[in-house]
Amino acid sequence: MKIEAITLREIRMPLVHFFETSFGRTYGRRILLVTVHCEGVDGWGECVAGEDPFYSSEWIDSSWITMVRHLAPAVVGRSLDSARECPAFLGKVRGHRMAKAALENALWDAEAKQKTLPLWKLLGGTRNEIACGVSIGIQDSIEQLLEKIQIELAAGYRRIKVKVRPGWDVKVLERIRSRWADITLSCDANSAYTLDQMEHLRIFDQFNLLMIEQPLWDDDIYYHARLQKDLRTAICLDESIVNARAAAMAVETSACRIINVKVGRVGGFSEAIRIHDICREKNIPVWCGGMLESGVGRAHNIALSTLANFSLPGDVSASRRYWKEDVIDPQVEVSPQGMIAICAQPGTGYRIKEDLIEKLTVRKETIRANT
Ligand code: OSB
Ligand code: MG
Repeated sequence: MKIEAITLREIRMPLVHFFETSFGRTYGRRILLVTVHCEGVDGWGECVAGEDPFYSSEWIDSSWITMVRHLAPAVVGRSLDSARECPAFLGKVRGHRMAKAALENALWDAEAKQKTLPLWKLLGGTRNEIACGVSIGIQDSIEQLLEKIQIELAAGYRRIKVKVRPGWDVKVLERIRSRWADITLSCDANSAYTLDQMEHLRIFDQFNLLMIEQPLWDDDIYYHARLQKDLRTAICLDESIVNARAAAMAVETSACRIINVKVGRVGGFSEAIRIHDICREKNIPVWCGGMLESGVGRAHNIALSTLANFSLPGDVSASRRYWKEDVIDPQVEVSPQGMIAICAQPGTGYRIKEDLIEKLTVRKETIRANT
């Protein structure tokens, strides 16, 4: 698999409904897509970095320049037998995991196509369908949130996750539980609390939550371990799990009982598989997180979710929840049972709508081998 050239594009896509977390509200996405051109086969990857450095220090413009100056030049012109060889060439660059993941995952996509294998099989997946949950952002009113939950439950989703922050938490959870006593419910704080709020966080134990996601600082493991000792509710770590070592540390220190795996956050499929394997060994269930991806990243999340220890419903849901028209064909659909069916076709099983992507593109740059 010779990497002859790498194309970066930025596409702009308005969300069908705004998405609000403890760090802010998004109305539309700026998405960096990476295409690797390998001897007649194109592989696609999505950089999940946001529009601003709020979820993580990476954001689209830092990913773009890092890709152009450092990551693409480190692999372009090389011949790889497998995408698994990619991380070693990028290792000199510290951090920038979302940019690295976009490139590595594009190579996995190319490798799967070149070997005419389904990507999920190449990754080591075992399922032919995956269970889906939804992540519902902070709304303008609790009534609006309840209405959204009602719609998602009717659509068949198997787990509802709501975003929380100080001022939008206990009252909201109370209202949800008084209407739906038995649904599988979790919440995600995106680091909105500190250890001083331990007494407040203990109130969450009343709501029979599947988990509370990332209550404390994004770069912390130690204080989450302190908090987990005093909470009945399972902590799930998202932001803190930046690589397999962080996952091992979190598991060994009992900082969480569940881990959210985002392939972009951890630097690519190779590292995501490593985290999956560590957690399986230690009986820590994992699930696949989402970053409001276009179809390119969504298809990759679906493939990853077929690995055996992805045993809880993820944040991977239907295209129509985000986009009027997604950039893949077919769109991602979820069954009335809340499942996505996995197909046996080579690659991701979804065709990239290149014409639509071209129309959505606002900047484009190609890096070629010097030879
Ligand atoms: O914390 O999981 C998160 C979206 C953007 C940034 C962080 C998060 C999220 C989500 C949305 O929860 C998941 C999705 O529907 O893609
Ligand atoms: Mg999260």
